[in-house]
Amino acid sequence: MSRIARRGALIVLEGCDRSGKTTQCRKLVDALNTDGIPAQLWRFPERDTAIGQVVSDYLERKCELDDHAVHLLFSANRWELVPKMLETLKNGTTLVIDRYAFSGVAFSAAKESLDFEWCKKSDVGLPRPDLILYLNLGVEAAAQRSEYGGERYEQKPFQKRVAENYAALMDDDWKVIDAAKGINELHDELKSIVKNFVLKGDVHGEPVGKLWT
Ligand code: T5A
Ligand code: NA
Repeated sequence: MSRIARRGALIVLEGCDRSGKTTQCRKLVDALNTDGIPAQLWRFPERDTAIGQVVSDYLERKCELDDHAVHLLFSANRWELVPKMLETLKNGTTLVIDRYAFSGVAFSAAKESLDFEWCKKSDVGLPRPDLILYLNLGVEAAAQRSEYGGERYEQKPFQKRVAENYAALMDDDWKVIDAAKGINELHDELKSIVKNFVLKGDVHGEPVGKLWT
């Protein structure tokens, strides 16, 4: 196999709403940069693009959209950033991404109108994450956290279906982490996993894979 120059790792954090992803992504990127490992924090939906703005309005209940249409907009919001994603990885920067295509499927397929396999199709071929960290937190515990219920999908029966869909998506690339612990304890655990993974360097000589192909 042809070797390519050292690239960054593509690392995704997933989990139900309020499981602590954004808090941990921020702390992870800070820790990696402090240790001299170039890393950037990305997120999906990326609400700052034109497509992301529509998605954000939908989540905040400022507009209504057909379920299929909004699913494809979430997906398009990832695809529009793929060239920049690949360029950043190629330049040796590790990406820590707050949600990705797995959220796309887990949330959309929790709607009765949308089929699980149909939901996967629009994300087939996206850059495949090298490591997926799943923050596992019970629906009841998540609902205790601040501001729960503000956005469209933050209701307990819906989140239970989301958790079942995540379980159906998991494979050997996933690490399930118990997220029902303090912010700093959880950070230490994630930092150790991610630093070991990045420093092991397995991904550096491998091209970025294609998701679900
Ligand atoms: N979505 C997303 C789709 O339907 N399709 C898609 O393709 C994608 C990508 C918005 C919604 O969009 C859906 C999924 C979502 O419903 P978002 O913008 O990522 O996605 O959602 P947010 O509302 O920003 O984030 P979450 O609700 O998922 O929360 P996080 O990021 O998991 O949690 P975080 O870190 O913000 O923490 C939540 C609260 O808990 C506290 C924090 O201080 C904060 O108050 N907290 C803790 N408390 C106790 N112990 C800990 N360990 C804690 N960690 C954090
Ligand atoms: Na978040």
